[in-house]
Amino acid sequence: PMRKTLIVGNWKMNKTISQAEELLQRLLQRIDSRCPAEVVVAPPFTILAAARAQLCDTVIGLAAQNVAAEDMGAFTGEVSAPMLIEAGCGWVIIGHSERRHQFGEPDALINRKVKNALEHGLKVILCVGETDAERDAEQTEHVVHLQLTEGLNGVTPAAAAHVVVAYEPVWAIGTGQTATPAQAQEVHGLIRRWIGELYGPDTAQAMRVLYGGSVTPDNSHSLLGQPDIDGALVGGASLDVDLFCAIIGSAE
Ligand code: G2H
Repeated sequence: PMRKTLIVGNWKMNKTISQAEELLQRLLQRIDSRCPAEVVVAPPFTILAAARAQLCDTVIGLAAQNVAAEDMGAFTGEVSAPMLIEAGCGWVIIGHSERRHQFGEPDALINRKVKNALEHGLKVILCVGETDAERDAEQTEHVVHLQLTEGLNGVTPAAAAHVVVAYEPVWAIGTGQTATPAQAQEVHGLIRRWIGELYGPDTAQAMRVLYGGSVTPDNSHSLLGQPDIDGALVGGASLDVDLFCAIIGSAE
């Protein structure tokens, strides 16, 4: 397949440094170059440097969960793309629904973050997804299309090669309520079509579109079996090595 499956563990606001070191040590015992999927973990900022020390020269990539839109200056509480690169990140998650809905991040800000991160050479995981109310109001297509096009506004075709999209229906996040494989595939197919409209068929075929929202070993195989689902953004289950490895194993 031309799109290698990508499994990303989004730890959210969990783990101390010592807990993270233990988890990563156990993960590294089970994930090596024979792994059928590309694996990335996204710990909290405070853990990045320690995680980098453990993960360098391994096949597991390192992501941050957020990034500022600016490089430096008077932005209390923010962390910039150059800082993430120095800490050893190759990736950053941008526009997670928890950032959008709990911290009020609008599409215009997310777009500035995406462009700045890409300019600095970070690979971007851009999250999109509709809420429960938006799905009920049949606004799913409209909302996801808007989040995608606004998020990628001004991103060149060359830079788009370093973008992964994650579709996370908000009603499925941490709720145990997963989209059915068919529901997810429908939106993934639309996302790939819209990427094609923005960047042409080659980019659309090459770009990975991940599914996120209560992914577990019980549903990962059928989700990853869908033609336009190229991986998973895993929250809760990524905190447990056995569950995370079982999800990774279902990529075969
Ligand atoms: C969705 C997902 C990871 P969970 O937010 O980004 O979390 O798998 O816990 O629903």
